[in-house]
Amino acid sequence: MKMRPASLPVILIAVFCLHSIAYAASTLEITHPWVREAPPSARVLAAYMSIKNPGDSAITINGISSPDFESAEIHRTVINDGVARMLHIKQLDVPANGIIRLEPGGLHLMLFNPKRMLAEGDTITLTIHLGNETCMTVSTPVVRQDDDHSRHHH
Ligand SMILES: [Cu+2]
Repeated sequence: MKMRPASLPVILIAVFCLHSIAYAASTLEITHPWVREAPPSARVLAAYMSIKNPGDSAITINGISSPDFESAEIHRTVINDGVARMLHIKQLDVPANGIIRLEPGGLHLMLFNPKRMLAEGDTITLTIHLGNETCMTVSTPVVRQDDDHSRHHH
């Protein structure tokens, strides 16, 4: 794979992450993160999770990145006139004492161009960038899931 000029922004993001230690007070609780397993040729994968804000003030998510993918975006699936489209969400506000659920058919993370082969049992790292220039990392397992996923409901 060719070296890309994108390496500098990646370094800057890593520096921001160090700040998260100092700002641990305003943080989010991530539960049940998972990436849907895709065929080896897939260039785009989707990730889901629940994001809880246990604090008394809203927290803004400014973006997502992953060392395991070239890029990542927050998307929302909307249906207009029976046609599903995905909107790129630039910012996501998690309200005070609120929960936002990323799940199939709604909000999700879109992960572009995996840097390695990913299959069920693998784990990727997602980095969530918060509005206060801190970030948090989430270990996210790759999960195989049939279209009928009702048996996985809790
Ligand atoms: Cu999407």
